[in-house]
Amino acid sequence: MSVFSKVNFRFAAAILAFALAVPAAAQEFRAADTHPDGYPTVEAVKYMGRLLAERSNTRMSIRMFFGAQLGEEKDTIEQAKIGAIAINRVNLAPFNNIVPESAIPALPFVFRSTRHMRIVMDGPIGDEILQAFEPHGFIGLAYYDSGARSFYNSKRPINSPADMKGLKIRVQQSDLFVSLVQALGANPTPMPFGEVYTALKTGVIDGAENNWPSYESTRHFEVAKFYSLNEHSLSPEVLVMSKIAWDKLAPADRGIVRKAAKDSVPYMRQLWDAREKKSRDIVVAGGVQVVDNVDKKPFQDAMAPVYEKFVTTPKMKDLVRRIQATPDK
Ligand code: BDP
Repeated sequence: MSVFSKVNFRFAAAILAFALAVPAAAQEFRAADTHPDGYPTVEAVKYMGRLLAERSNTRMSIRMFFGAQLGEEKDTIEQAKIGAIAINRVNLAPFNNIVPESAIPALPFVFRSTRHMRIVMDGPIGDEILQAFEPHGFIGLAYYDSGARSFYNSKRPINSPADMKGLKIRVQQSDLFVSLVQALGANPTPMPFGEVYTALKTGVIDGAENNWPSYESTRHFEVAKFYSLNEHSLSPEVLVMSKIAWDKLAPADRGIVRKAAKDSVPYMRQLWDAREKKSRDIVVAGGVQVVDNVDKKPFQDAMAPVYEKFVTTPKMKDLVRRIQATPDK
């Protein structure tokens, strides 16, 4: 062996030893959320980041971009798909057109209560739906609560589907929600979350639908003062990781990420329960007319065409049947 190749060999061996001794480079995951700082979903993802840092000896951490800094939910989903965003917290609705199974927990009146929703989504059915994200380029990590979605508008109190007739209602960018609003005789307008306030204020739309904290944090309650608690959907939030980012992780790190995400759920729920109450107080003090004795039956009865259209495959039918058969105690 010549002197020259001996030097080369030693050099390569030294590099190899160095690579083995130095821990893998630190990873900072970019995370997106449409909600402002302080909102329960944002705080929960930050908490997950703290768990990640603790449990990986600061090798992994999360940088949170809240307040739609990285775009509206449809855009952040596209960015996560190509790996430009590592972690994305969105509602299930904007995934409905991409991952068919994600429509199941968003279906109108599929859950009997928040408790029922939590039991189902924490169990094997929830996990099965999380797994359905993978072939589409996302790793489903966890669900967060999103309360109940109900209609609000600037025109009149809604007591029955008949009162919805002709109203222009903003929905999330999901064909399921378009069809839900159509089934009630109103005109659905899919629109990004960030455009709703102006659209309400200028009369481009008459109303929208959401839970107490979103109705409050967006100040929609100032421009659409009739809120009717018909609670048509308990569609949860979902936390996903880009499959591109996931595939780069060592198996042990994937375990840490999955566990940190799951462990942020009880923390989120605690914040959520407190925020729901606080938001309700703010909204009521703001002069909103709340209709809280809505008879849900006629709303429920109008939903048959929605189920017919979206619960199509035997797998989906089975999921619905199993959800309904899950006891809520
Ligand atoms: C909120 C969800 C958020 C959605 C928003 C919407 O937390 O993820 O973007 O509704 O209506 O409740 O678009």
